[in-house]
Amino acid sequence: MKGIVIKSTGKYSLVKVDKKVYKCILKGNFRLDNNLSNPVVSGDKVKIELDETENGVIKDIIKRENHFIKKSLKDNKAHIIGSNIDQVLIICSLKKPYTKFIFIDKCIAAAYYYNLKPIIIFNKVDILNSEEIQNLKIINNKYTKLGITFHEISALNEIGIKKLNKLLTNKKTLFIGNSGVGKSTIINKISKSNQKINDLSSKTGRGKQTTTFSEIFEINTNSFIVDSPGFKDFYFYDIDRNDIKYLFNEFIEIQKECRFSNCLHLEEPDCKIKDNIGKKIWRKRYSSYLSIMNELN
Ligand SMILES: Nc1nc2c(ncn2[C@@H]2O[C@H](COP(=O)(O)OP(=O)(O)OP(=O)(O)O)[C@@H](O)[C@H]2O)c(=O)[nH]1
Ligand SMILES: [Mg+2]
Ligand SMILES: [Zn+2]
Repeated sequence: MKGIVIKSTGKYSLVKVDKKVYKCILKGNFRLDNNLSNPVVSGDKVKIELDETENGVIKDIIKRENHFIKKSLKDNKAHIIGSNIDQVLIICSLKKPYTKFIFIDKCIAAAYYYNLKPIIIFNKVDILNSEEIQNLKIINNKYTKLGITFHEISALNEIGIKKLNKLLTNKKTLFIGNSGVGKSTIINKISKSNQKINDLSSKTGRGKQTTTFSEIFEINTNSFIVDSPGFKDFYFYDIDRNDIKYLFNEFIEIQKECRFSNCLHLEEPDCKIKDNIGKKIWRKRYSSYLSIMNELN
């Protein structure tokens, strides 16, 4: 039988075949892939076999159309967060917790690298004061100018949920973001699920990780969301340092005019990217670029 993995804990996976869900264990060579910290992930299409008690064994993983990967800090291996998806929703918050620009820019760059559409969602607009709302408007304008869909919502007060639903219709969407930004709360609002949410009890407002494994939720027959455990820092797994400059949309045209075609926009003379900082290039984006380049050094 063929099915789709809707949750995978490492010990077992839940595989949905038509309307039924089977608990399956892993068997086969793919289990031993040394570069992966998790061999099976939500979104994987798999072949399973059932025994007489309806317990299953995953025999094979059908080649993934795509995936979104980050480096696992536990073992430096590739950690797949989701597979066979259309787009990545980067959930952020200006407060409780504050999402750093570098985090957003890394998620965008990775989405482009894996050929997925990035969408930025700022949640929790209900707790912002007027100054913060203005500030968010500026951020919204900057990213919108980069051609990235940017949308502000409050899952709590149900602001912007209709438009969010539209963005998710007929798509398979991966939700990523820091712990506590409200990923599971949003999914509870727009699907019939009832997931555990973070109580943000700690003083920092960051709380601890509540969702621990990626899991798929259906909003309607053609629309699926993969919820993922929040992470604080995001490290690239297999992205080459020399390719980062192609993952920043606004660099693409301008960098053609740099004196050296292999210019990395660091210390090189006659660099048009550096010339344009604060002009065509938003200073914060260049800072994110520099941080990534330093990190990969
Ligand atoms: N004020 C406000 N609080 C919100 C909103 N959305 C979520 N929260 C709160 O934020 C906290 C964290 O929400 P979760 O949905 O658990 O966050 P998460 O992103 O799934 O966290 P992890 O599973 O740890 O990655 C909860 O206390 C929610 O009630 C919102 O729109 N406004
Ligand atoms: Mg969660
Ligand atoms: Zn340059």
